[in-house]
Amino acid sequence: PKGVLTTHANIEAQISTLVKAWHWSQNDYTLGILPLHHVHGIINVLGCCMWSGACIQFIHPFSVEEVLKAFIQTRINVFMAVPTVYFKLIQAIESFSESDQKELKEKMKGFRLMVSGSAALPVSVMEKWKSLSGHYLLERYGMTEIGMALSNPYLGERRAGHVGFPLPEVQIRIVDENNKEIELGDSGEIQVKSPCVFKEYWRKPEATNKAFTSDGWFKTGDIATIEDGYYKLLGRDSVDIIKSGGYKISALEIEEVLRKHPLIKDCGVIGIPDEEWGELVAAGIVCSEAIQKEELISWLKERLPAYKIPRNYIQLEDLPRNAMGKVTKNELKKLF
Ligand code: MCA
Repeated sequence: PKGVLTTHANIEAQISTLVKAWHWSQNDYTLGILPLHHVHGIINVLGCCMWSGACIQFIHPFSVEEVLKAFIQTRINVFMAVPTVYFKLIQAIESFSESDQKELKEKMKGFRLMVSGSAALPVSVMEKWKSLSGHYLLERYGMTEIGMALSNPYLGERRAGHVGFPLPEVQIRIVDENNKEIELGDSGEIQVKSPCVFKEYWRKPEATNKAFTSDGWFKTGDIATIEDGYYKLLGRDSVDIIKSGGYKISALEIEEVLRKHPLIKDCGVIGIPDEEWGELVAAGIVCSEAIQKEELISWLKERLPAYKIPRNYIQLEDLPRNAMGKVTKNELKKLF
């Protein structure tokens, strides 16, 4: 989705940090269900697994039934996924008979690690998963540019709604808009320095320059605070980034495509809260004549991958705007 250039040294650091922190060994067996064009699938799962000489079984395309079959039939003991996947697994397990649920729970209790990441894990999902599997999901925080930076402990209390502490060799600071470290209890932007941090954006020297402070800290754009030593993410500093199904999606990119539709004069794309997907992509559109939702979706399907296609639409006379004429996305959200 973006050209993030990592060196071999970066990749080695990203993998070896996690292997150490999460106790990977050659006895491990995991499932490859996540896309390999993202850090989660390729570094955290495949990379760590191969580094340790462990075993990976790929399931492609992703299927809840195949995953649960592997849970029962293989010697799997490590599982990593995005919150949407845990949500889908919970829905399936809850439809099982009591005895099948019990058998699965016994099997899952034998896993040594279950991780959730790439998007905020709703506390309700964490609690349901605990009751169905016996596991507190290990939640952590990372980005394509930095690999993993924060992780709940492998041993010790995993706190719901929190992403733990800095991983070994990762320096983290939380700063205000002037890059000054904040007082404990306040919130600010997470900035990172570590051997895991990428080299540059591919052929974008200006973007690279903007992404770092003058003293070399990478600016994540994510806002956090610290509670009892545990980092807690509060969101991003942009309404234009939507998290859906574990994907980080640019609202602006979708708007650009929508505006190419012959009947769409203007539009605003936002994320609305959704239990299954985290956020659901939605669009307010201003049209020269009414458009059928189904027609619009099939037009978009030729231009965007499924996960970027808005699921909810409202047709408006005009988008909500501030005095400067800029679309006020928080007002647009309220209309949904
Ligand atoms: C798909 N559908 C959606 C969405 N995506 N609906 C609403 N919102 C969405 N985001 C619809 C499809 O159109 C389709 O509907 C139906 O759901 C099934 O689609 P399909 O693509 O088959 O979905 P799936 O196979 O069930 O996939 C769900 C998934 C997948 C496994 C959760 O989205 C996924 O792999 N997500 C993980 C992405 C990831 O790895 N992110 C990490 C990046 P219909 O049937 O009506 O057409 S972040 C990262 O790497 C950082 C560094 C980190 O920290 O981890």
